[in-house]
Amino acid sequence: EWQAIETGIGNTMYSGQVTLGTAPSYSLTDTTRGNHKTYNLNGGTSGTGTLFTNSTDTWGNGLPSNKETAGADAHYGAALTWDYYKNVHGRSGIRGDGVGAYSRVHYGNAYVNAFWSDSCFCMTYGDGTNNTKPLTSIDVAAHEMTHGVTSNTAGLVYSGESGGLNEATSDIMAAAVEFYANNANDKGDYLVGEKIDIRGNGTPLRYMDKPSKDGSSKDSWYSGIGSIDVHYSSGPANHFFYLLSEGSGAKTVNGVNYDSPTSDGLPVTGIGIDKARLIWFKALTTKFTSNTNYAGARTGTVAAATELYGAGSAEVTAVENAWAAINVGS
Ligand code: ASN
Ligand code: ZN
Repeated sequence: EWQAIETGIGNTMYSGQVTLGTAPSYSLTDTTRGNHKTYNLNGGTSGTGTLFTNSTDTWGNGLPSNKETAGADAHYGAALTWDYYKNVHGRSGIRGDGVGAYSRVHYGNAYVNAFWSDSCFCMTYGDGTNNTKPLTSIDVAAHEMTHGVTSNTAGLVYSGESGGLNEATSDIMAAAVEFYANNANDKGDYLVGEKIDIRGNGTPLRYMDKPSKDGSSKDSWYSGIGSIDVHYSSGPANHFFYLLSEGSGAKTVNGVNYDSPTSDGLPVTGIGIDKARLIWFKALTTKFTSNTNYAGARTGTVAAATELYGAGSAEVTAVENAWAAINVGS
């Protein structure tokens, strides 16, 4: 079925004024990205609620009191994530079949979370504390959408070490999408949830350079890490990805200061996020399986880097050194 392509204007809360893929006349239906649609649950917790429609093609006003604002943020985050997977990894949509998922915003009342669901093939966002901090930033959208990608590829079981790797995959790809987007209001960083003020004190939810900065996540692997919450056992893999991308020690990227330690005390030289993201994605989609653990993630990423860059390459050495730096040896 033919549909006209429209380009709307979104006045988002976290990403400034952006263009949105919309359909006449008008709805938040992204006809160029698998017909991804964004719905307003309006406080509900089931079904789709109503598709966002409007008599003009301008959406939201940058404030959470305007119901369209969170819709604009979520629609934009889904578009960026779609473009990232398509243009960087050659993957068309979460299942790789060109079909868009959908987004639901304004879930429940003051709900402080967002989630992916395989059963609806959709992302859902709460409005945050006092309904004033919707969890619709670019990194949260990319994190949730990536749970769908993981579910449809490696299928990493959401508990134990594979659960930590599942969570880390979402944080890793969220960082990669943020860098890819290069939005002036939300530049790429190795922080998770730095825009949504989920802690109420302006600090991020998670840190990839030194995960323990959040007070709960682990910087390095240890036997028994599989029994902690998956959002904390993700720490070592997030740390691995930071080290592989940027290297150890102190560094400033896009105005954010990082200082990444290594558990073996040896320095790691980074290879840049553009290569690191390819290695992780190739491992996720061709090496990891549902029960992959940290040791298996090392084997899988070394194999992926070897296929991409060759045995004995600097990239393979960096992968090995970054795993050693979080206490995952050969
Ligand atoms: N926002 C959380 C996440 O995506 C929801 C959950 O705990 N699964 O990780
Ligand atoms: Zn998650």
